[in-house]
Amino acid sequence: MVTEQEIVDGFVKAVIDGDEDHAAGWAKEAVTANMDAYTLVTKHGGDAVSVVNSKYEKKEYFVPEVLCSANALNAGVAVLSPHMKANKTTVPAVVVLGVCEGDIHDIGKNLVKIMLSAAGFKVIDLGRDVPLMKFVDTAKESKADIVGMSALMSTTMPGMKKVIGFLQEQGIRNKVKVIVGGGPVTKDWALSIGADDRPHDASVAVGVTKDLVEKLKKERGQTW
Ligand code: B1M
Repeated sequence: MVTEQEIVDGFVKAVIDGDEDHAAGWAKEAVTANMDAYTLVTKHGGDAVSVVNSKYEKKEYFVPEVLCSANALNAGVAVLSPHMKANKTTVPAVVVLGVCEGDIHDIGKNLVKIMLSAAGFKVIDLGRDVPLMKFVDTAKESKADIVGMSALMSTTMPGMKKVIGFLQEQGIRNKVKVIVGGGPVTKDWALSIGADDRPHDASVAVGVTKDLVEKLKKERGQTW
């Protein structure tokens, strides 16, 4: 019988090697063994990503290898996402979510989407490399409660500040709460640009979103 440690090791190796088939295979083994899907992706998948990143920084890996690893992690996420659990919300809300313009790193954003959807929020996923005004237009059209932005690069983080500025210009900043996240995004920076919070990972994003939605509903009395 395969042990949990063998499953973890197999999954981590498959991500590092950029082996989609094995990543999906080990993910299926994890489901059969009733392991925690979220931990496998974020903790162990995260460990694998750190190895990949360090290989990239040491010039042992280049962009194509990193992309294969990202695809392998995504293959595991595809198998595991239906098994990720989050406490259900009692206050339904609409979340507009995307990765800022210029940035195609979407693995973290996809995890946030999975967890918020599992918690019962309606998530409008704008995808990656999202034109900044699209966040604002979609928030208006959908009467969103939360605008969530992800960025993985120092060059794309300033887009978050621009979106908050656009929300102000359009007169709807007080109608939505804004959360931001991604590797380089710190809480201090998030607050300095006028965001409401910066959940540090996808599972924390669920609790933060619940709290902000409750606060928002109280502030605005339920309607847009
Ligand atoms: Co690129 N990349 N990459 N990359 N890549 C980084 C980000 C980098 C730090 C690597 C490095 O130099 N060490 C660096 C950025 C440097 C910087 O700006 N300071 C970098 C670079 C430079 C680049 C290119 C420019 C490389 C090139 O072409 N020369 C290029 C840029 C392309 C572009 O975006 N325009 C590029 C391309 C790529 C790939 C396509 C090969 C691939 C992305 C594939 C994909 O995402 N579909 C890739 C990858 C995989 C990485 C690393 C190795 C891993 C990123 C990742 O997926 N992490 C990354 C190094 C690193 O981060 N250590 C790197 C796992 C993911 C689960 O974590 O997204 O942080 P993360 O999400 C977390 C939390 O942050 C949080 O929840 C998640 C966990 O639960 N979170 C949120 C995220 N979003 C949130 C939103 C929230 C709340 C929480 O609320 C809304």
